[in-house]
Amino acid sequence: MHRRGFLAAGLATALSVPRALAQMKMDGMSNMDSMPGMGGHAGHDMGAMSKGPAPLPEGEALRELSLLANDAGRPGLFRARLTAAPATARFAADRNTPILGYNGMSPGPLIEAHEGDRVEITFANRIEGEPSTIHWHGMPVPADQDGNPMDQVAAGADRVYAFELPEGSAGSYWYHPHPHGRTAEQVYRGLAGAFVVKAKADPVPAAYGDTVLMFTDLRLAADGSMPESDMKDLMNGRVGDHVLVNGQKNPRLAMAMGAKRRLRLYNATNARFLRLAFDGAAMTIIGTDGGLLGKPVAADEILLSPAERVELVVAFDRPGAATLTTLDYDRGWMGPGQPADAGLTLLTVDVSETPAEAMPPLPEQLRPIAPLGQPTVSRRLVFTETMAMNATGMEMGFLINGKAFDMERVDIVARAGQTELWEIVNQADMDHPFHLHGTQFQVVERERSGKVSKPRYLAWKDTVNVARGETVRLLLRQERPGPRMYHCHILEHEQLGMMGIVDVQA
Ligand SMILES: [Cu+2]
Repeated sequence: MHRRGFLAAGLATALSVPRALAQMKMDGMSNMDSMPGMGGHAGHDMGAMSKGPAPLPEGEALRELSLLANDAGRPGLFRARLTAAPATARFAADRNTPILGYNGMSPGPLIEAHEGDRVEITFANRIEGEPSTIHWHGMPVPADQDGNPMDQVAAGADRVYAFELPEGSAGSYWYHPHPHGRTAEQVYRGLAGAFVVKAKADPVPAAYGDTVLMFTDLRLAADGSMPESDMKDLMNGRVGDHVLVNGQKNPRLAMAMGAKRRLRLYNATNARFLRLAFDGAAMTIIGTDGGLLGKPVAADEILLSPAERVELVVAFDRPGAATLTTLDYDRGWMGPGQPADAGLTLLTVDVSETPAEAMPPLPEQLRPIAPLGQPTVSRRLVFTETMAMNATGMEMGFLINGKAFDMERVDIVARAGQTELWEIVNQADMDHPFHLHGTQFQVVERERSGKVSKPRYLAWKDTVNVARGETVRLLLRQERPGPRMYHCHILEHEQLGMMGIVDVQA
């Protein structure tokens, strides 16, 4: 199958810049260059790209994510099937886009299960010629059920993922592929979905509803296809032309004045940092990646780096339009092509003059979060980017403690049940969102230019942004044995080496 040079290079741990640039030039000159994407997608001609991105319709009614049906037929069990396969989406008004979908859609269907449930999901990989996995991002599942790159599901094969959802695990998780070398492309082509674990006793009033807003980042050529990634995408992570909410650009939501709404915000983009504000409405943070906070915290803005989630209660007290918008955020950008991050309207809420029925107040206490306490082990992970000249040109690497990912190498040996302090040191020129599989952690402090700051509140997290020049210290405890991944969640960086394995021993 025809695959362009720099994509092939993306499978390696370093990439050769001159070769990739030469390849880009060739592609730009060739109008005949049909580019089969994956699984027999129609090609598109590169000449169309010069006409710029296709416009997308805005202002349609917000679609709630469709629920994955539970086939179990008895309480306490969630059983379903997820098929990853080529599909078609209609983003632009008048043309189709070949995508990869879970059960034909992107984002994939919303999975809703409860604490205490057993989950059995049959995964069918129908992506032609490509292995895949499903990683249950943030969830406390056994290592051999967590879609590690070592446990690939071959094209055409099925496997069952089975795990229990323990008490206290309610939270806003998600699922996406994690095959070695192909994660970034499979995700930007459409494979990502939300997995909400509901609490048995939820302190948040049911009258607030519960709506997932999943942000993805779409780049669309004029013919409706998704262009393959180029050099700047591999260096910075792929940032698209349109930030979508549940697959729609700036959809509308109608609310009555005085109403409150529970919103779960997901950054499911490959590499887009979202600094968010709600104009005309008041945000209260009630939860993070791993579930509810101890108590609600008012917020004017929120930085949601790739893979992070936040749970909000938003109060719509003023009639008129309330908009969820982006603010400027400098995450470090290498080379040209830096996207405009500020001033995007992601969602428009039409607040009516008619008052809502009285809503119960948000409780002052949500649930207890116990601090993890004194660590018995300390580890230091240093993130660097390297650029070196060699015989073939410039080579770039994304490294942790000087090493690029090696699936055959265990980087850290840890013990189950032991509290550890992890110090993530970012000595690179870009921000890198750090993600650890298998458990939730607590951020205890950040240090920048010798200045130490404590977080505003204690929270369960599985992904935390580590800004360039910053050190983030976190406490964690792995309860289950087995190999776990830790990596930068700019998926192109993960793919180019910024990942390691911690082997948790019983
Ligand atoms: Cu990174």
